[in-house]
Amino acid sequence: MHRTECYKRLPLASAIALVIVGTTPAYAGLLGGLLSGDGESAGDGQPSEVNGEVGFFSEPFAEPTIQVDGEQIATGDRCIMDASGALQCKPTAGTIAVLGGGRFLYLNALEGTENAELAVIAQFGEVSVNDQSRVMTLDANDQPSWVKPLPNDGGANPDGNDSTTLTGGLLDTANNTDTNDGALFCADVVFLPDGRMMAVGGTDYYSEPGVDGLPVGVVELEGLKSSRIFDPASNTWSQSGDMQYGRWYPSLVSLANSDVFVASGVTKLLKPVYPEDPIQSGRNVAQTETYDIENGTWSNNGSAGQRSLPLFPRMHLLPNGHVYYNAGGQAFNPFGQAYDQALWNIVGTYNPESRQWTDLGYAGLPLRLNETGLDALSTTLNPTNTDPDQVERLLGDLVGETLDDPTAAISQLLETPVDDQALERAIGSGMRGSTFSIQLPLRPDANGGYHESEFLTAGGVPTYVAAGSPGGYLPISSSRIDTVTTNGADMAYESRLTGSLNQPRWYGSGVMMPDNSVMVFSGGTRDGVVATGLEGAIIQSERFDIETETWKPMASANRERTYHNTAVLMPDGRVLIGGHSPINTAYLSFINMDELGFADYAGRDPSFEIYTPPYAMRDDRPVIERAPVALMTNGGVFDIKTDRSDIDQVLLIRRKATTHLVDGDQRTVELPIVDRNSNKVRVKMTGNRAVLPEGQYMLFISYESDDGMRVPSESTPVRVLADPSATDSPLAQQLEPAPAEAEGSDDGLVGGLIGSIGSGGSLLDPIFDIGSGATSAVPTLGQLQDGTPQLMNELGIALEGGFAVLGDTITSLPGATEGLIVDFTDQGSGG
Ligand SMILES: [Cu+2]
Repeated sequence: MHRTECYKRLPLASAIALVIVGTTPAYAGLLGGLLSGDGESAGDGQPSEVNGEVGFFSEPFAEPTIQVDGEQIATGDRCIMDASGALQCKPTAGTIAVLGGGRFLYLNALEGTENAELAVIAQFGEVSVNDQSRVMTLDANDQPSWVKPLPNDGGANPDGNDSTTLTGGLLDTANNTDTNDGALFCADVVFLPDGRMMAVGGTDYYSEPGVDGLPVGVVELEGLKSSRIFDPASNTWSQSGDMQYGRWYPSLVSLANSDVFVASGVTKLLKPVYPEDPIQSGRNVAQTETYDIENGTWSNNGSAGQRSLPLFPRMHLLPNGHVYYNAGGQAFNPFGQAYDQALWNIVGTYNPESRQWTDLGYAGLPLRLNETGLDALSTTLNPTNTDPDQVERLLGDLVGETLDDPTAAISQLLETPVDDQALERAIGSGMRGSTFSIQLPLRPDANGGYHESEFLTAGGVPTYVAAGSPGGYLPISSSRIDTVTTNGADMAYESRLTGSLNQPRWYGSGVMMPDNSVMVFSGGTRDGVVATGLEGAIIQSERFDIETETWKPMASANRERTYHNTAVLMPDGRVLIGGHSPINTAYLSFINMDELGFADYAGRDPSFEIYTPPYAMRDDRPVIERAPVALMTNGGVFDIKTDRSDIDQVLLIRRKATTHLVDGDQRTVELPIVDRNSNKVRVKMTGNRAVLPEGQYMLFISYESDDGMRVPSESTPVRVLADPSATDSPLAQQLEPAPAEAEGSDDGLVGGLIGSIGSGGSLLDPIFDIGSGATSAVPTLGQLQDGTPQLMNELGIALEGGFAVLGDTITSLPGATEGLIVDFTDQGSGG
């Protein structure tokens, strides 16, 4: 075997061997990579080609200095070694929030991992430190400057965290340091109505077992109960109330009344064992809590408010005030498993008024791999698999050529003829790991009400319900729109596939653009958490057109950004791209194998790039000449003065605050134009606070040019305020009587949803009628009930329902998919 072939085929083993024997090349390579001038400072990047069709990226730019031993040192390097021999590095934007006025707050990720010399899993408890924060300001010419907030790490737990250790201090190092008991990493972020930003959760690092004074142990990452608030007016952090539960990787959503909802997260990531509370062991935090915006306190939502969810669950606020879970999350392999993870495939909503969850359906299509198909896929793709034959085949895949066509590859692995479309649908259903979830523009109906919410997810890794892992390893290119129709408390769920991404993508950052498109940036060709360091980077962006529901390749970035990358819409309609803080190669130390075609693993990347989309290169963008700076959700009208007479779309886009592809408050709302007078449009505001929760928004107008392109303006800032005299709750906002689409059904809303999913009429395009139990496309699960037995029962029903159905339907399927795909249409005849 050729030497290069050997490296290509077994990089993981090679990396481990190199580190274990401590050969200098690997280590020197690591330090070399970290210390060499990698040139993030302005001027060193390759400018991407300027092209009117695909847009272009700016040169990368990064903070110019590092603080070392009390001094600010100017350097183009990512890290500098301090007097103690530890590397001090520039932070990356693993979390970012758009503050307005050209300012961006960003938070580092995995601070300290660069100091793991042997294995991060053994040393992270000791070498990790609290993550830094930064405010970057871009002036009118894009010249950046940086400010360090005070305290720079957010200030949680200065006297240590009250850790949930198993050994009470006997065999852990939870109390030996106060430098890593309050990390911002793994917190979710949300804007409060007044423009301050709250970070909830975070990390307490320690070794368990571990012994004080020893540099190695088994790391534990424990979720914090902390919530801390950043004030952009003073660049300072302050502490707010503690949650009842420590949460690592939770998600936040602002409710219609401006309170903040939190769900999921795990208390102990690696050893989720809680002897005093056994039912909590082995899973994420099922309890949800609500933050009282007036008092700054958290309260438990009670037993009906519990739900098993993946880490960083993708959640959004619906126009009826419910919180919708869109069956996406962070597939954190190999430690994010939970015994109840089958439930993560079920989409549902949380009603803040009744504090109860309602199940809406099985995510994606009513298709599911049967036991055989599931087994074949999951065992083949599960990296912990020990079957040598399959491992050989898997490894061949992992380290061979990048999978351009995972469907074909999977078909090949299965050695079974498979209908491509059916397989595509099956692997595109259920929960997605590491996908973005973008709420498409909420559009008013003829009466100005908002009743149909659409959510786009694309790429990520599929989930295999019965597998021992919450996610697959190879990303998919599937793209899906899930629709929730709301009429007060009545809801219906529907899902359809769109055109696929042009390449499978793990951890792509999605951005809703003001021209009715969604862009995706960065990410990897494989799951960079399962086998860290072995993912290839994807630098090419893609654009999804809402009208055609197709994806198109766009410009390529300069830098490779895989895990912990970010992208946010800037107020002028361009996009700020940043982040990239991978987990140490193979959970050991940073070993950069980028020359072998893998992503850049020379530590984290502190740089940013600005993407300019085609519309921002035009000189015929409309201009907002006058618009309100504050709007009340009272159903009133307001005027926008522009330089054109053909403005036909007005959007309010909420400023983004995001981490891990999650922004629970991401929303784009179209306001109806009710009148126009030459260059002035009169626009109607909603009276529904669940459509436009209080906060900071960007107002964009646009028109469609003669060449067919939608051309948006730059935005003006708008603060949305609640009308204190409006007493209607979102649930009171019902549809006007007799919706137009009702087709031969007297329950109009549901009737309008009856129809075929997809284009064909085969058995794999089942009729979907949520209103009728007999033809329901989903197992009827009911709501999560109080306490343990019900929860376990829920899991049992979920599994049982699925397997019962497959038994009956398997024989009626077309030959090509027999033995692999089942659907739920025949549920009534179960047995
Ligand atoms: Cu992470």
